[in-house]
Order: sequence, then structure tokens, then C-alpha cells
Amino acid sequence: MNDATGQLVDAVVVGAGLGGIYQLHRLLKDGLTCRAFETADEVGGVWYWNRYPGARVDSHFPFYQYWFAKELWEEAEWSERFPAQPEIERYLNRVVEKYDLRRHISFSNRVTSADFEEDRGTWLVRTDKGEVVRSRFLIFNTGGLSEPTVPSFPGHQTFAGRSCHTSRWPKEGVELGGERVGVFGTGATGIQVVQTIASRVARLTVFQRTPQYAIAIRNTGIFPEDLRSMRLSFDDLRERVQRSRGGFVYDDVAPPKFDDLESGQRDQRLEALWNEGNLRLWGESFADASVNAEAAAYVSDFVRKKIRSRIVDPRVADKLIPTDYYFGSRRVPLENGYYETFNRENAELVDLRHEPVLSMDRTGIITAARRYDLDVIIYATGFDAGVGAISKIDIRGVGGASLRSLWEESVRTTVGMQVHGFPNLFMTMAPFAPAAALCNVPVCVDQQCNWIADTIGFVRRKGLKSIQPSAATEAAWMEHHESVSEPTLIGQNRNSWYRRKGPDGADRELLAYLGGIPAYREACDRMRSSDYQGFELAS
Ligand code: NA7
Repeated sequence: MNDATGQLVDAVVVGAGLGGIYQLHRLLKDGLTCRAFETADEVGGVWYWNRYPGARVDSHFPFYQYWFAKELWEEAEWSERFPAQPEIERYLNRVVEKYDLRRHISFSNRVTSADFEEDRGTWLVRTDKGEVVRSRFLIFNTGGLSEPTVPSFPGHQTFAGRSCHTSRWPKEGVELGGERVGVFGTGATGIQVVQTIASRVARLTVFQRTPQYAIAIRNTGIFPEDLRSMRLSFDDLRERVQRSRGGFVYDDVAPPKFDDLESGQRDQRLEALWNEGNLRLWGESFADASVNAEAAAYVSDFVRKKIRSRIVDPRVADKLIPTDYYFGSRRVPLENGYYETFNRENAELVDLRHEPVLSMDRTGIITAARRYDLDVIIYATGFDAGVGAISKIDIRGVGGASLRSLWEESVRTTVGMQVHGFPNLFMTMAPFAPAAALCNVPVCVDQQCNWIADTIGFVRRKGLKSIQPSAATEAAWMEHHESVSEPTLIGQNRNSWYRRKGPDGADRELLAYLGGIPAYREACDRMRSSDYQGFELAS
């Protein structure tokens, strides 16, 4: 069925990061012909792009790795409990070599448009290199946090120094030694940058919009005995992460409810979790911490005290300590010496809530209070989460409907993997799935890539032309999403990190699914085991 319009394949995979690599491998293993396209000149996705100083994963050993093959666990060599960017990038490259995937991937080749051809049930995919490929299935493994956002302050184009978003950090690095450096953004990324570069720059100015409850990371080396026990525990852990709420396994004892403990016991528990130095304090402080305001306030207070004890100047501490939202209702960053940075002579904190940026000029930033002369500006200002990378592509479904326009009005998906009106199109780490930093990504990616491959397998086995969720199925998923979000403190926080912002800065949809991995898995499994009841199957 090859024709003049382009090569015909079974599947086009967009993106060669953590998700795309496994998606491609799984589909090839299932016998499909595949092409993968990647904007970068190498594999890795976020682990290719985010090579800023201090870039490191905040999922602890051994949970941040692929779960689809025991052999990968048997061969993997990790050197740190929280591996740094180069180690994860090398790991992903090794996986690509091992399964001989590179020859299926076109690099420096960005997908720009995709049109659904209703008569054939295929997608016509175009790239910026001028390639045209016709594909039965189209899968966007473009990542939930991949399309950077950079503020455009008045006059920003006149700045004569160097500026760079953390996720577009050049391979050759940026010379920071002896420079006056400004950092915008104090999320997980900004915190890693700030604590890493403070000692090597002449002057560090951190422009903070929202203070963070960051918790201590306890990074240690990984020893041969850790690797041995990791290898022995693969089967057991794989089974248990699938039942876990966030993609980590701690112990078998469920967290107690806040009211079941006396005050002393509560503190003892929080102290123990604090000392673990991972994200457990966020996920497992008290069973009801995500819905019980009293419990959340208690944990917030605990973390505030920890932060305050590390900052010498109480006025700086006041700026650094959050007071207007609960611990855990935004993404919790891990830190290593971040707060102590502000005890340094060469570091200063600018509270943008009190002195907003008015403009930029050749030599720096002008706020409502004063000017800051800078040589380098680092933007750690985050991403157009969930929708950015997909919306950048001109995707036209049934009747030529534009996915971008649809989502501009209101984002919706079915289990975060399909959209009504866009048959045979799939996505991972997209809205309304347990993605967007609420799940240990390799665990969620594994489940999503498998569901997508199984669904494609079903369509092929049944000799169908296409599959898409019905409008009613999509509406039911969106309703379910709302109903599990509403009782939670994240759901009630109108200014939540998990909410999409409109072009006017107004808060829009809550993009992350808050029902936990087990409920999500169950919903997906039910669809599969019912032979996709509630889906429109065209033959
Ligand atoms: P985040 O968590 O989205 O953080 C972005 C930061 O940038 C955050 O502090 C923002 O403040 C700040 N920001 C955004 N726009 C501006 C402007 N215009 N001015 C000043 N400050 C601004 O992204 P990260 O890269 O840190 O983390 C992403 C994920 O990577 C993380 O969850 C981990 O999974 C790894 P705000 O809070 O919006 O007021």
C-alpha cells in the first residue's frame, strides 16, 4: 500500500525519551513496522535536554529505571542513590544499543503536522525535514515536561549577556565562573541549579516568585551489595510498584491516619520520614494528609521549622518559607544545601511578590525596587506541562478538527492516552493520567506504553480500521477525574502547580490524575478486558 505520498508504516513514535524508547521497542517486538522521530540529535528526552548544572533525578534508587525486562536490572550499574543526568542519559543510550533501536529513529527531525485520513484510517505525518510518512497508528511520547516556558519581560531581547533555559542547556556548557548570575524559578530545577553553582559564581541573584517546601535529599553512593539486592528484588518490586500510589515501594505498613497518633508520635513519624531523604514524607506522612487540612497544616509546620533552622537571617527565612499553601499541594522538590545558599555572602534572594520585574535592559533586570546587573540569566521557569509538546504540532483528526484548538478551549482526554475525534492516536505523560510529577515516571510510562501496545494489538487482531473513545466514555473519564480531585487539597488549591494556566495567567484545568496508580491501572485494564467497550471501533 505504499504510494507517492510517503512511506507506509504501522506506527510512528514521536519522541525518543524514556517513553518513546520503550514504546518503540515494544511495538517492534510485537512485529510492527515503525518509524520514530526525535527533535534532538540523540536519544534521552528530558535526560538529553536537561543538562544544567546539578541536574539529578529525584526518584530514589532503585525505582527510576525500566521495568519491562529483568535483564536490564541484571546489567544496570548505578553509582548514586539519586543518579545525575549523565548517568541516566548513558543508561538510556545503553538500552537503545542493546535492543538495536537507533536505526529506527530519525534524529533532528521534528514532527510538525499529522492529518487523519478517514477513508483509510491512517495518519499522514510530516516533519520539518520534509519527510512524509503514512502510519496506521501515531503515538506521542513527547513527555509531560518538555516544552519550556520563558518569561518575556519588557526589553528582554535587549539583554546583552548570556541567557538560557535550563532545559536547553548547551552541550558545551555555559561558563559561570566569576560571573554575576541571575536565576529565575525556584522549582525542583531552580533549586538544583542554585545549590550547585553558588560557590563558583561571583554573585548569585535568585528571583523567587513562590517559596518552596523543599525537603532534604540524602544522596549516597551505591555499592556492589546494593546492586546485588536490587537484582534479587526485581520480581517482587515490580509486582508491588504496580499497586503503589506513586510508583515507589517503601514498606508494607500503610501510613497511619493523622488522628490515630498522639502529637509526640506524629513528630516521631515525620522526623523518621525526613531522615529517609526521599519523597516519602510527601506521599506517606499520614494516610489522610492529602485530604485532611489539619494533617496537611501539621506537616507544613514541621517542614517550615526545618527550613527556618537552617537560615541565618530571619528576614531571608521569612521570604523562603511558604505560608500560603500546604506542603504537598505543589510538586515537592528535594534539595541539598539549597537553603544554606542564602547564608552565603555572594547570594541574594529577590522576592518577586514584593518587587516584581518591570523590565530588562542591556545589563540586567529592573524590579519595582532596584536594578540588578547580570552577566548570565538562567531561566528555570518550567514547562507548558502536559499539553505543550503535543499542542505545538498541527494535529487534525476527524473532519479536520484541530487538537490544538480543541485543547485551547478545554483540555480533555480518555485515561490520558486517547482523545475522542482522533482515532488511532495515542499519547503518554499527557493530561488526566497519573503523570505530571505525581508518579515515578518509569513506572507510569511502562504501564501506559503497554496499554497502548495492547490496544494497537487488539485493533490489528480484530482486523479493525481504527479505535477511539466515544464522546460518552471521554466525558465519564473527565467526570471521574473531577470527582477524585475535588476532595483533595491539590484539587481545592485554585493556584495549584498541577493546574494549567491560560494565556492570561488564569488557572484552568487540573491536569494530573489524583486517583493513584492502582485506580488508574484498574480503569485502563477494564477497558482492555472488556474489548474496549465504550470505544468506537471502525472496520
Ligand atoms: P517548575 O516546578 O514548574 O518551576 C518553575 C519555576 O519558575 C517556579 O518557581 C515558577 O514560579 C517560576 N517561574 C515561572 N515563570 C516565572 C516568571 N515569569 N517569573 C519568575 N518566576 C517564574 O519547573 P521545574 O523545571 O523546576 O520542575 C519541573 C519538574 O522537573 C519537576 O517537577 C521534577 O519532576 C523535575 P511559580 O511557582 O509559578 O510562582
